[in-house]
Amino acid sequence: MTQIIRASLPAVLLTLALVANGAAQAVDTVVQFGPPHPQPPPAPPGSSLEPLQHRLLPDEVTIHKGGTVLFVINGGGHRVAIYEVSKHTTRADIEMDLCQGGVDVCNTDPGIATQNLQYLITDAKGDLIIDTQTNVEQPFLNYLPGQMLSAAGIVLSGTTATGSAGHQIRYRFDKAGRYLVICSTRGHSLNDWMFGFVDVIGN
Ligand SMILES: [Cu+2]
Repeated sequence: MTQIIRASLPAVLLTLALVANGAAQAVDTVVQFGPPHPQPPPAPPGSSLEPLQHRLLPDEVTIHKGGTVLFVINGGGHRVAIYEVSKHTTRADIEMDLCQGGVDVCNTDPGIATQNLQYLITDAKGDLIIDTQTNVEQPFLNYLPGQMLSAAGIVLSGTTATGSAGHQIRYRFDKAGRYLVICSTRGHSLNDWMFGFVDVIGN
């Protein structure tokens, strides 16, 4: 029966239906994963310029339950992971569990290799969100408990300063709460604090 109905529908009606669906689509909230154009100067590994490259803009967004965030990847070497955290978790709560001392300490690789150490990232309630282990055990952050999304294992291609296109990841948040979005590339998150938050509101 279905096939008969489909066959009898004029093509023009199908086209109109597709257009209507497209017009009804909600717009993504966009987060730049790595700074968009104009991008900061190139930052070779170990350079004090690296933290400038390793930012989410904005680093905090609020959406309604069921909404989507489109992560636009900019620059090189990124991986994306998402974890739920307790609702009062602040940026400082996460930062205090990462490399301390700024670029003078955290960006002098390979001498200190701070990104290779183990870090225990906890939220405002003290719950363990990510056990990074060492770089030998986890070459990139891929701690599984509580993980909602991982593009780990794949180094994403970002837009470049010369205008090349990059990867984009769309994620739909179906549950209210507060979410940590972090770069799984150890040097980016552990040394340069490349992370942000998505707040999802609604019942
Ligand atoms: Cu990154």
